[in-house]
Amino acid sequence: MGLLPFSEKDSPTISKAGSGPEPNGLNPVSNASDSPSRRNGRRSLVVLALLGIILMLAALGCDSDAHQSVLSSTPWTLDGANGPVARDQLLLFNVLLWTMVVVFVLVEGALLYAAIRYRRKPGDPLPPQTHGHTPLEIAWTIIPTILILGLGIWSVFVLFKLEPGEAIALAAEQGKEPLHVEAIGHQWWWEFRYENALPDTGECSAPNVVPAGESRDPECELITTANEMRIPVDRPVIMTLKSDDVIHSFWIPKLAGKQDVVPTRDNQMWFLAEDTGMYYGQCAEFCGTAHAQMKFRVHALPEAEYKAWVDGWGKPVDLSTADNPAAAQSGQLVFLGDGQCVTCHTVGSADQVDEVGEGVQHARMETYIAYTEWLQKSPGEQLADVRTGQEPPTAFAAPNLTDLGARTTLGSGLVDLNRETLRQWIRNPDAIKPGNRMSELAAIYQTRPDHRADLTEDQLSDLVEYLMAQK
Ligand code: HEC
Ligand SMILES: [Cu+2]
Repeated sequence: MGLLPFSEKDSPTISKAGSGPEPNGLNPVSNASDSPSRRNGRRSLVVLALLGIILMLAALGCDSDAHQSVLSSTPWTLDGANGPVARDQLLLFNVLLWTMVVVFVLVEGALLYAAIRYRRKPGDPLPPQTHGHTPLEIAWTIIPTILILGLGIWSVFVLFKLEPGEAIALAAEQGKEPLHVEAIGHQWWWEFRYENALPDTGECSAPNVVPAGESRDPECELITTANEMRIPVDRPVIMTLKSDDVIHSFWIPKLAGKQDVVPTRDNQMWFLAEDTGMYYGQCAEFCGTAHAQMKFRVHALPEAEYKAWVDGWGKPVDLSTADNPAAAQSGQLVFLGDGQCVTCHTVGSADQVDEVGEGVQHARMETYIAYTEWLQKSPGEQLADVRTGQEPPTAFAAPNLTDLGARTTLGSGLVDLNRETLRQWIRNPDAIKPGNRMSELAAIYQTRPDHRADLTEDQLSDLVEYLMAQK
């Protein structure tokens, strides 16, 4: 008996299988040509065919022009992809897919044809027995080998082209430098930190946080933003992907395939947008409660418009020119004081905040720097620190709101940004994004029994005016 999973006795016996009409009606050895089982067989074939047609129609209904689809409306074209990365990937996908469709149809077709055409009929003698057919066997070994080797080698070449080195080479051809952006996955939103927002800047190694008493290096266009990335068209963008907590996955279907975002490990990918416009992104790895709501947007702008955004970013906003200056000014006080928003959020650079918030903001930034540095340690060192109680306090991360007024969405791409939605968000973020970390952790949501913000209607309106003025 030994290795066999079942004994001769237990095995399904051949004689039983052929002894009567099977429930599925596909019994090959029925005696009369119009027996009930044969009719059943025909009926199930019709049902199968209908099912197949319905499935195919359903598949045709898939909206291939959807924001988050990489496919084109005409399946074999590359219209759905933008830029060299997405195009290479889609071309590889298309060729793989259609080669496999052809192989599938040929092989399954031959199989079905043989099964139906040469099926056993009552009284048939034993057909001639073939033991090996050398030319045929050589053919069906060589053809798949060529196909698989060809597609395999090509896939590896496409993989090489996804390396950031390719982006550097491409940018050099255009006399440019690639744009370097860090994307940091947080439960459940994206942070974007630009290291060299404009190509002419030198090396900037400092993180985009400014220690107390120091100001932002004007040479370094360090920008921190959230959930909406602005990039210039035709400049390769190299993304460094980091995670603050669990594994996420960074995916902008129309620009590039997905790449995992793994804690304690930096992954890289690149893409280039050839057309201006908005591209939708999405976290593509289950990362907790609000995973499906962890979207983002990429705005590919004409060079000049992009430069204007970079130059303007973080410049102090003159609240006296806001739509409603008085409200915006009191809103700032709520933001820095009663609302405690500044304990988690940054508006402008640390050196630019109003005196009221400076202390808090600087303290938070210092914790944040300490924490960021601590994250660079090896897992072993981190564990040792945890054991001896030396790990830095976890600085709570939250979207940088510096350019909020210029964004189009709220809650990491969930709803359109306008005064109404912003007010709703501040009053009760859970109504828009269940499970978000803001209402879970901010003190103002813990005091009222209904977990809404402990702010007056006026304070809410003022906050809205203040935040909408940040652009
Ligand atoms: C405990 C830290 C914390 C405090 C305090 C806090 N927030 Fe937040 N806030 C967050 C987090 C985390 C998010 C991201 C939530 C998400 O999208 O999942 C967020 C998101 C936001 C957003 C949406 C940003 C975007 O790009 O989608 C706005 C606007 C905002 N907060 C405003 C405020 C205001 C106004 C206050 C003060 C009344 C405040 N927050 C207090 C942590 C905080
Ligand atoms: Cu995620």
